[in-house]
Amino acid sequence: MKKLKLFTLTAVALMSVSGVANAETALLASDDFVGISFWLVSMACLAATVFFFLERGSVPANWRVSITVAGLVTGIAFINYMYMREAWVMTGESPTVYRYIDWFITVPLLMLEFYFVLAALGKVNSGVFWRLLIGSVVMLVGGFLGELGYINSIFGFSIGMAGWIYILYEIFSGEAGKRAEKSGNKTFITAFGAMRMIITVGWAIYPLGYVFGYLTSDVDANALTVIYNAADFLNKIAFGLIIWVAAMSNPGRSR
Ligand SMILES: *C/C=C(C)/C=C/C=C(C)/C=C/C1=C(C)CCCC1(C)C
Repeated sequence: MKKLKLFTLTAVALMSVSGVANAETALLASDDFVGISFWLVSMACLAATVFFFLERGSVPANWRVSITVAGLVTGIAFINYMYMREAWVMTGESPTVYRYIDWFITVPLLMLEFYFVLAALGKVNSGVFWRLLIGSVVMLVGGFLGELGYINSIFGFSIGMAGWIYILYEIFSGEAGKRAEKSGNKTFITAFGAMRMIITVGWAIYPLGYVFGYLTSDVDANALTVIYNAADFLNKIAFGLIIWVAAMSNPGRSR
């Protein structure tokens, strides 16, 4: 019963938000593949959000924060995608500023998932939390300033890369990486490895997009938009599902 109520509330809230974004909708053309990719990711994010919020009650108590955060990420992305889709249909362009607004909230949250899943296993140093947060913010600020022309685009790219490399160090060789290996739980170690692969391979798509879009200019902007949309699908939705699988295997302390 409680679940049903939560489901209805979530659905109504998300629907009314999308209604606002929808108010002056131009119609989606059936050969507009960029527009279609915006739509697909929007709907998938909506479904994922409802799923994570409903599942929150099914995972062990110490895993609930991780699942809530997964739902927040896809919920924020859903709303943002409704606006991006709208902007695309009206102007035929995909404004960089929308992407960064989404990134500034969802990327630190995704990064902090490493801290939350480790915390579900037991005690973890709060330094891990701060290092992941600061690394992801440095990465985004560098990219933002460089892409929007506030600083030299190569300089901005370098700052962004430094932030990303720092994060990778932390989750592979730093305290977070070591803590995960010590857990001794097979499902957890596999899930943690998959999360790391997403941060390495899935996230590499964005700096590559930056290089092709800004530092050289021989890539089709529309192709790049579709690639970004597909990357978001993997990096937001699949990432959350991996955490959900880990949570269902119920490793860690029992309360
Ligand atoms: C859901 C959205 C996600 C996971 C976005 C991730 C974005 C990045 C990993 C961006 C990385 C960048 C660099 C590593 C260097 C240059 C600038 C950025 C911001 C494109």
